[in-house]
Amino acid sequence: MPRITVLRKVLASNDALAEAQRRQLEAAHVVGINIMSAPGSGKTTLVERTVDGLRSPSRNPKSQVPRIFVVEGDIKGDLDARRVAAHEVNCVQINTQGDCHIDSLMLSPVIPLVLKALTPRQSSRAPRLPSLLIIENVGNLVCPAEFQLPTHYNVTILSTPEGSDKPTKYPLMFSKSDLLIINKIDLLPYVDFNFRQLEQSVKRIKPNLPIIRLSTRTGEGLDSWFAWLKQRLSGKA
Ligand SMILES: Nc1nc2c(ncn2[C@@H]2O[C@H](COP(=O)(O)OP(=O)(O)OP(=O)(O)O)[C@@H](O)[C@H]2O)c(=O)[nH]1
Ligand SMILES: [Mg+2]
Ligand SMILES: [Zn+2]
Repeated sequence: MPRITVLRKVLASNDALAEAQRRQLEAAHVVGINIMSAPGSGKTTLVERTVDGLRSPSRNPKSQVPRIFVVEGDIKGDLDARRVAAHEVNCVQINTQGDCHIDSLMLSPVIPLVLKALTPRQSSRAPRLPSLLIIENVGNLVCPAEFQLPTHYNVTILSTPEGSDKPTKYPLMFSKSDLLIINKIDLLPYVDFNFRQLEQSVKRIKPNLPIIRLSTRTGEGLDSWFAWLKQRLSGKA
C-alpha cells in the first residue's frame, strides 16, 4: 500500500513538471515528439531519416525547414547521440543510469538547452516557423508510456520481427500513442507478421490510432511519415 502512494506522488509530480515544461516549449513555438518502442525497432534510424528528410530540398523548400533538436535517451553510453549528431543537428544524450524510461525531471537540465538552440535571434525578421523537438525514449515497450513528457505527440514504433501480437500484450504503450509506425516492412517475407491481427487488436485498444507502414531501410512509407509530421508542425492536427 505505501508503495502505491509513493508511486502516485512521483507520477503526479512528473506530470505537473511536464506540463510546465510544455508551456515553455509552446511559448517558444516548439512542437515535441516522443518516440517510443522496444529496443532495436528503429527509433534512431527513423530520427536520422527524419533529420535528413526535413532538410532535403526535394521534401522541403529551404524556407520551410524547421529548427530541430534531438534528445537521445539511453541507460548507458552515447552511441545513439553520436549517430544523430553526425547528421549535424543539435543533440544531447541523457543517460538514465539504469532507469528504463525518461521522465520530466531528467529533462529539466535539457529544456533550457532546447529553448536556447531553437529560439531565433531577436533580429531575425523571417516569419516564425515552428521548431521540432524529438525525444527518443529508452528502448522499452512498457514504462515509458507511464511517464508524461513535455512533448505534444507520442509515436510508437513496432517492427515486423517483434510480432503483430504486441498491442494485445502491451496495451498501455499503444493506448497512449498518437501514431503507430510499423517499421521494417522490408522484412515481411521473412517474418510472421499479421496485419489483420495487428489492426484488430489496435482497434480494441485505440480505435482511431493512425498506422503507417514503413521501412527506414528502403524508404518505403516515409512519405506518409513526413506528411503526418508536417501536419503536426503546421498545427493542422
Ligand atoms: N531491415 C531493416 N532494418 C532496420 C530498419 N530500421 C532499422 N533497422 C535496423 O535495426 C537495428 C536497430 O535500429 P535502431 O535505429 O538502432 O533501433 P532503436 O530503436 O534506436 O534501438 P535502441 O535505441 O537500442 O532501442 C539497426 O541495425 C538498424 O539498421 C528497417 O526498416 N529495416
Ligand atoms: Mg536508438
Ligand atoms: Zn522505466
